[in-house]
This record gives sequence, C-alpha cells and structure tokens, in this order.
Amino acid sequence: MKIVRHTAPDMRQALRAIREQLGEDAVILSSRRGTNGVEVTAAVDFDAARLDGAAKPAELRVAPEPAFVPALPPAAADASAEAMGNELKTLRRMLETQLAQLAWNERSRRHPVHVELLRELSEIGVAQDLADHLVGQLPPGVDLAQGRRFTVAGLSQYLQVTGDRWLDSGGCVAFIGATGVGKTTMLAKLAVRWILRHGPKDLALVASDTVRIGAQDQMHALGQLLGVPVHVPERFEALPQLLAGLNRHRLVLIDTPGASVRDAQFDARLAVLAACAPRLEPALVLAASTQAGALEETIARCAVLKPASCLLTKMDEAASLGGALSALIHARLPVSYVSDGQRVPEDLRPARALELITQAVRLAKTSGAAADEDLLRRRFGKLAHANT
Ligand SMILES: Nc1nc2c(ncn2[C@@H]2O[C@H](COP(=O)(O)OP(=O)(O)O)[C@@H](O)[C@H]2O)c(=O)[nH]1
Ligand SMILES: [Mg+2]
Repeated sequence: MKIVRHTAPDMRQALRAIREQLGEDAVILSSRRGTNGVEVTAAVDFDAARLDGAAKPAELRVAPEPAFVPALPPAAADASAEAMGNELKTLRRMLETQLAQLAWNERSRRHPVHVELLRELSEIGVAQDLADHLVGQLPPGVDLAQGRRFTVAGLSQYLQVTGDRWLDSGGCVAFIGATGVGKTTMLAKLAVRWILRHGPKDLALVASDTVRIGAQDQMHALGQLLGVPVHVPERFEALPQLLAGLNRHRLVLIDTPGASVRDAQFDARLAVLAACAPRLEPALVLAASTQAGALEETIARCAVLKPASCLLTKMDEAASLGGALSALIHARLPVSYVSDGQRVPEDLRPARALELITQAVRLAKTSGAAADEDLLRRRFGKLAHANT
C-alpha cells in the first residue's frame, strides 16, 4: 500500500494531483482544510479490512467506478438484488411518511377547519376519499360549525333513499343476503305493515329458502298468522315459473336462502334471480353492524343482479355507521328501509338520508370514537401531498 499527502488551494486540484501520482484506483483516506488550502491523504492498494479496529475512512474513490464489475454467482445476485429492492422500498416508505407529515402539517396550518372536519368524519367512519371530497367542496372561509353542517348536508345528498315505495304501491321483492342478516324478519315486518295498510288480499309470500332447516316452517307460520298464502317453488330454479303465476298480487315478498358470497351456489342462485327480471326487484339485505369491507364485498358480488335498493338491518347493533353508509354511497345503492330491532312490525322505518347521517354522527359521539393522529396524517397527508 502506498500513501501520499497533498496540499492544494482547492479540492479539485488536490484530487487531480493525487490521480496523476497514484492512478485511478486511489482511495481518499482523509481530507481537511488548513491555512494553505486543502490537505488530502490518499492511498493506493488500500485494504480497509487491515485497519484492525481503527476508524475506517470514508472510501471515496478518486476516479469513477471501474466499468468492469465482476459477476456474482446467480443465486447471490438474486439475493443481493432482493435485499436492495427491500431497502429501496423501506426508504420510499420512510420518505412518503415524511412527505405526508409535512403535507399534513401544512394543511393544519393553512386550513385548520378542514383538518378538524377530516378528523370528525374519520371518527364517524366515513371513507377517506369521501371525507376528502366533502371537505374539498367547502366554500372558502367557513367556520367549524358551518363546515359541519355542509359535510352532513353533503353526505345526506349523496346517500340515496327510495322512500316508502313498496308499502305504498307494492312490488315483487326478493330479499338477498347472508344468513342471519335479518331477511325473514324484514319480510315479516313488511308483510304485517302491508296488511295493516291494505289488508291481506293483494299480498303473496314466497318461501324459496329450501336450505335452512325450519325456514319453510317459519314462513308457513307467518302466512297462517296473517291469513296469506305461502308459495313454495319445487326447486330454487323453478322460481321464475312460480312468480309468473303471481302476477295479480300487488306485493310479492320472496324469502331466499341465506348465502355467503363464498358459497359455491351463490352465483347459480343469482342467475335464477336474474332470470326473473324485469318484474322481480332484487333487494340486498345488509346488516349495518357488518364491517364496511365485508359489505363492499357483498355489494360487489351481487352487482350482476343490478339491485335497485338495499335494506339496512341491525342498526341497533352497529357501533359505527359511517363505513356502511360510505359503502352505499360509493356503490350508489339506495336504501329502502332500515330495521333497528327484532320486534315485528315495530322496528322498521323507511330510510331517510339526513336521519341516517345524523344517527351516524350521534353514534360516533356516544361511542367516544377517536381518530388516530398518526393514521390521519398518513391518510390525508398523502392525499394532500398528491393534490399539491
Ligand atoms: N338486534 C337486531 N336483531 C335483528 C334485527 N333484524 C333481525 N334480527 C335478528 O337476527 C336473527 C336472524 O334473523 P333472520 O330474519 O332469521 O335472518 P335471515 O337468516 O337473514 O333470514 C333473528 O334472531 C332476528 O330476530 C335487527 O334489526 N336488530
Ligand atoms: Mg331466513
């Protein structure tokens, strides 16, 4: 190993002198600024591993990297590429977090009302993109109270409802949804309400749930209690023919087998229901107490049926409503009726948008939902960053 020390007026001249003397492979061991300029110590044939325990110098090469890089064996190359890839991903994530933090801080400083509203909407459970969209629509200069009114009004505008259509003028409705969400209970409530308004004459019930033990008995008991005939298709596939024979009834309510979206029979049943169009109106029954992600999955899987509406059950059991309502807003799926208890027929009301949004806000307040500051920063900081 050969070591030289050079003093020059500036770094560029010192490096040139070292390159001329030691060649392209010289390594800088140290540099410091003195009264006469820059003093650089460099070495050639330098082996860092031999500096046992000594502070290792910054390995700054005087010349660019040599063009020839010895090839690594393939497996070693894969491993090092993967390690480098992971490191880059980590760096990228760290950088994104930093940028989100900066953007969030900037947003907090410039629009404190927006930031507070984003926090409140998150506490209600409103989806991130919807919350950001609502806040983005605010007129400039609104205070917090005005902002709250604007966002609640905005949400209730986006949430569609059908009104008391079936109980007013009838229909042919099949209740579709997972087992236990409250399909049969909902059907019973609507049947009783119809009879209270119009009498039993124009009502027909169809028990097409041939899967669940006791489902048929449940429907027959209801029919007997109400004095209304209960029709049972031989097989689920025979539903279109059965419905064709029920044309004179103003309201036909159809109980279907409960299904999970992962049920192998689910798609086949959807195809049978689709074959009953256009008379049949498929209505999704969704439990408000279900996680928004699971609701989205059910809505997506049933989209082939083009359901005109949904019914929200178990409102009384929901800890938060914003997620469910956001899912319905995203899917542009109107709500017809809501159920908030087991009592037949009392616990049923036609959906009203403002009432549902107000309920979601009240629920967030009573449950003491608190948005996680870190999550807010990552969510909305990212968006704010993307928007700038
Ligand atoms: N808490 C509550 N329970 C409900 C509601 N609707 C239905 N249930 C109950 O949920 C259970 C399943 O209802 P069911 O109508 O048989 O569900 P299905 O399998 O979809 O037909 C029953 O115990 C119902 O009493 C509701 O709005 N709130
Ligand atoms: Mg049932």
